[in-house]
Amino acid sequence: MGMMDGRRALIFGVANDHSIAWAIAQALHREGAELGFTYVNEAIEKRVRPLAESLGVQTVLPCDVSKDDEIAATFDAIKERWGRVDVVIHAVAFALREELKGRMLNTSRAGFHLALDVSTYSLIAIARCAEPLMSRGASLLTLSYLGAEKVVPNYNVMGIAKAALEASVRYLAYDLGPQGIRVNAISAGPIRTLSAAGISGFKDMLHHHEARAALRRSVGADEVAGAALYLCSDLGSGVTGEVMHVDCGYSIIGM
Ligand code: 0WE
Repeated sequence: MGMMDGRRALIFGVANDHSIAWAIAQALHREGAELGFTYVNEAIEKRVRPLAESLGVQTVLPCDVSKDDEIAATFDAIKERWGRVDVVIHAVAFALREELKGRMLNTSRAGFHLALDVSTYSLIAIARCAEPLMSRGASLLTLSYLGAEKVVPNYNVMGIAKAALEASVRYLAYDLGPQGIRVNAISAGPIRTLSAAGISGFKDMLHHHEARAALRRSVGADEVAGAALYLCSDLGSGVTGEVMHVDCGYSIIGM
C-alpha cells in the first residue's frame, strides 16, 4: 500500500538525474503514483526519456511553459490519457545567465520579463489548465528559494521572480481552495543541480550554507522529495498556500 496509490502526477522540470523534480518523481513513484513528465526541448528530452523509462513511465510530453498553447496541449493530452490529474509539480525556472551576476539594478526589461514569464507566470498558466482536471484532494507544488525573502548576492531577478511565485502560491491557494485543491511551495536550500551548474561561486555558497545552517549541512534532493510527498499526499491535507523551508534550518538564523 503506497501513500499515492491511484494518484496521477504530472511533473514539469526534470532535466537530469540530479534534478529536484527527479527526486520528487522517484518518491511519488515509490508510493504508487502514476507519473507523467514534460520536457522543454530536444536536449532535455534525451535526458528525460531514459529516466521515465526506468520507472516504466510512458507519458512524456513536450511543453515550453512560456507558451500558452503548449501548456494547453499538454493538459489536453493528459485529459485524453488520464481523464484527470491529482498532483502537478512545477520545478521550472529560467533567467538569462547575464542577469545572475553583478547588480540587480542592471536587470534589463527583457531579462525581467523572461525570468518572471518562465519562472512565475508559468505556475499560474499551469494551474488554470490543471483546474478542470483536478478534484478535491488534488494539489500543486512549486519550488522556491531564500532569495525570494532575503538578498542573496547574484540571485537578482530570480529573487524577484521567486517572491512573485510565493505570492502566486497564496493567491492560487485562495482561488482553488473552494474546490479542495491545494497549492504550496518548498523553499529548498542550495542543491547541486543543473540549475546551479555554472553559477560562479556556487561551491562557496554550499560551504557557507553547510557552516551556518542549524543542521550544519546542506539539504539533499531526497529530503526535498520527502517534504513534497507530505505536501502532495493526504498527510498535508490541511496545508495550502504555504511556503515550507527545507533548508536544514539555514533561514531561521539571524546571526
Ligand atoms: O533558482 C535557482 C537557479 C535558477 C536558474 C539557474 C540558471 C542557470 C543557467 C535560473 N536561470 C538560470 N539560467 C541559466 O542560464 N537556484 C535556487 C539555484 C541558484 O542559482 C543562483 C543561486 C542559487 C542558490 C544564482 C545566483 C546566486 C545563487
